[in-house]
Amino acid sequence: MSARSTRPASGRFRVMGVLNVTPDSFSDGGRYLEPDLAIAHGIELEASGAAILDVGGESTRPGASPVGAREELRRVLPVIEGLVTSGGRAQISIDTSKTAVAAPAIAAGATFVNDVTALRGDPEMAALVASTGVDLCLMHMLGEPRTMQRDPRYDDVVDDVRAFLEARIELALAAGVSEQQILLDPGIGFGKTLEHNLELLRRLHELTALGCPVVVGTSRKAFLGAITGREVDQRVAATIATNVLAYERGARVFRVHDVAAVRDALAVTAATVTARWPPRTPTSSTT
Ligand code: HH2
Repeated sequence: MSARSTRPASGRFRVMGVLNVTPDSFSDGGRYLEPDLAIAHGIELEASGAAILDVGGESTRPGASPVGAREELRRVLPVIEGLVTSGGRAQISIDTSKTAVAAPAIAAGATFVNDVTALRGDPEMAALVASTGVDLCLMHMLGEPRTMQRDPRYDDVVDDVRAFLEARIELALAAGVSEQQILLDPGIGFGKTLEHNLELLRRLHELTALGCPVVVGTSRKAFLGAITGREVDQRVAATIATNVLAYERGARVFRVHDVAAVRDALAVTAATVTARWPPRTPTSSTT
């Protein structure tokens, strides 16, 4: 387990800032390919309230082509090294399913592996996570990015995702990963229709009931565009709505591009949900 734990105390939440070092990510692709720009953006995300920085070198948007480990590592490693050298306090997450990327990233200072394949992408990943003690996000995905949005089907999307995540927890535990290292993610947009995404958010408490912290990643995703008619960079309000709702249903880690706006919305939500009345120490307010 890393020093800066991903397990927020009851009611507390952590914002995970998205830092994609890719030419083709659906929202920020190509903007942070230069290591210096990516590092500066990471520092900015932390200053805006990100407790975790999720550094990724391979897009997983629908239709994306896979990237080789060498290229992925070439993209992310200088950024992780630069963030560590910059002396920030945010936990560094490596968004990869390859041990050839995760192992050097961990050696450079990453303490979180965000594996969108939930340990299916690389047979060595579970052992790496077990031996290093880093945090591990197990995410649900139906199929693989290139084809996952072609007519995805479930018996009951929430039951199916829950059963999948339970099986992946068992596999991780059997490989020596401890329960304290594990976080779960329904994988919003990964092999899901608009209705599947909404059903997962509406019934998210059925996943938080599994006992591991739940991560949600709705940020700027296509289903928000389908509802609002907005372009990718105009989906902040829609992103906030889903994150506030997910908080209320028990999620505690929020993977987003618009860190400051989501952090503020969640701070108010958390303060309201956990507020005592009357307050223990009187507070004054003019508004
Ligand atoms: N979504 C994306 C990537 N990684 N990881 C987790 N745990 N949960 C998510 O929902 C998730 C994720 C896709 O978003 P983004 O990184 O912005 O785009 P791209 O995959 O095109 O780089």
